[in-house]
Amino acid sequence: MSSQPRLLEVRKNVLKQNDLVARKLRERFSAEGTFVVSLVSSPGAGKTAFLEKTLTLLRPSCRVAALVGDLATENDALRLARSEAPVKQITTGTLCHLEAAMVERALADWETGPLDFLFIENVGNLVCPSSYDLGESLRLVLLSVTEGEDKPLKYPTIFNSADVAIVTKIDLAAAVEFDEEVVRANIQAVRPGMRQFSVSAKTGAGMDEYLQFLTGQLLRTSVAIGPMR
Ligand SMILES: Nc1nc2c(ncn2[C@@H]2O[C@H](COP(=O)(O)OP(=O)(O)OP(=O)(O)O)[C@@H](O)[C@H]2O)c(=O)[nH]1
Ligand SMILES: [Mg+2]
Repeated sequence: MSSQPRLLEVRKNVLKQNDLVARKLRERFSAEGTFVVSLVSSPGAGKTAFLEKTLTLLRPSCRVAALVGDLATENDALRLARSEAPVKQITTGTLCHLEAAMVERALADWETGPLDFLFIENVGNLVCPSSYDLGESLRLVLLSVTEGEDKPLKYPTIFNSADVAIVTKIDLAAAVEFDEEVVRANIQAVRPGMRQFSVSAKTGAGMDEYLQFLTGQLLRTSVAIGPMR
């Protein structure tokens, strides 16, 4: 007898368990008035650079913190900590994605005080993270200009599981002959109506428009759940 059905069963149970923890986290974040944003992308697409810039620009006006997942090293946490926001690294060992229970554990012994935004940088991978809800309110999928315009078509699941697409490293667009209209069409083909921003963490281009959108999300949620602190 093939072991496939049992494997599928185990996988279904893991995902179900993850969804239960994620739901609990989402309720907690909502009660605490924390807007949680996760970032997914292929390795090296620029999540940490973009997040460091985001934390630095938001910190004067918002209470922000970040969790960051990698298989190994504290490198990204050290980079993000340059923003002076509270940052915590989660190392997953051999796992190619974060799970809700890892976020729950990381939060358990972490005293950040009340937060407006909690950012979660997932492990760099365009496949595995798509199946795991982390209790976030907004999932950003990043795609750098050096990866090629066809990635939304090749990895539709991750684009379908995300809310907003961020094209990164646009300072390099001309050098790699990146065609923004083609990537826009590909994103829309996979996920019609998906919001898209183009940014460079290096030059800061496009960051204002994206941050305006992000803080707008916080205001919208605050109106829905009560007055802003
Ligand atoms: N030119 C340019 N380089 C960038 C930009 N953003 C990131 N990089 C570079 O791209 C490389 C990868 O960036 P990271 O921020 O480490 O990417 P990441 O997605 O966090 O990588 P992993 O966490 O390993 O998946 C680094 O050498 C960055 O300096 C950008 O806007 N412009
Ligand atoms: Mg990183």
